[in-house]
Amino acid sequence: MEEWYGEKQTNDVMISFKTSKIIYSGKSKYQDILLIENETYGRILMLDGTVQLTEKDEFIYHEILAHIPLMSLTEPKKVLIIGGGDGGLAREILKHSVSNVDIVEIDEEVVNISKKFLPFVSSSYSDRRLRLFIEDGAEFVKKSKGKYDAVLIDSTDPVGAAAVLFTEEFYRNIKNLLKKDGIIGSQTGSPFMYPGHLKMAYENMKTLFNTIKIYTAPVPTYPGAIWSFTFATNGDLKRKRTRNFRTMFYNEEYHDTNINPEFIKELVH
Ligand code: AG3
Repeated sequence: MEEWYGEKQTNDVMISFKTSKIIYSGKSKYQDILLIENETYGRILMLDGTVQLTEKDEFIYHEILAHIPLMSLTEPKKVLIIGGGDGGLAREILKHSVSNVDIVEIDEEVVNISKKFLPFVSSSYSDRRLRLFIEDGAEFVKKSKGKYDAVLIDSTDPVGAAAVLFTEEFYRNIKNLLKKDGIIGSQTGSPFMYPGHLKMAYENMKTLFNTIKIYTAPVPTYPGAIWSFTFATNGDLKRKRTRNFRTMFYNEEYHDTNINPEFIKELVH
């Protein structure tokens, strides 16, 4: 008997993966967690039925979310991640000569399962520069006194509990944690499938920062395949450096020439 699991992206569209093995299936305090194995995409992590990462294409998402903001800073030292409990975004950030990366993840189970079954992302947890806080990100940014060069949001879609991570209040609290010229960056969803998510994030960030920019990258297993990332700052978002580390997707030319497609320009004009 063939077994298929996947994500219902809309009422009438679904992506599914033939499953050679269910590695983990359970329910945490916050969500359903499913980890499966697929021949083409490798290990696939799903939360509440939505694809979070696959072994084969996670590098695209994590590299863009990390390197666009960090390469726009001369010497980033302290970085805060909201969400991102799997460790993939931290892995990319730790390629820079940062002194300290803080992860604030609400769901400890995501961390545990990633550590156990997804070493390709969670290997970052063995780096001594990384600190983990199991806490609600929206609460953390209200009370934290830290000062960061960059705050990056690796959230789930803004439905249910994660919706606060797309609000103006949340971005305002993050602004208070940024050093002068610090950068906020967030995954802002599928511009193609869920344009409202991107529009909401963009408009809420725009009121708080002088410079704002959307980048896109293809993530084959996410809804609509094109994914958006929004970055904002009171400094600028020009690339300041070239890499002294390896990547598989990000490069300087991609950074410098990432032009938004017309339908995104129209969405947020
Ligand atoms: N963060 C989730 C991206 C949103 C995916 N949405 C979807 N499939 N509907 C990715 C976590 C990886 N660190």
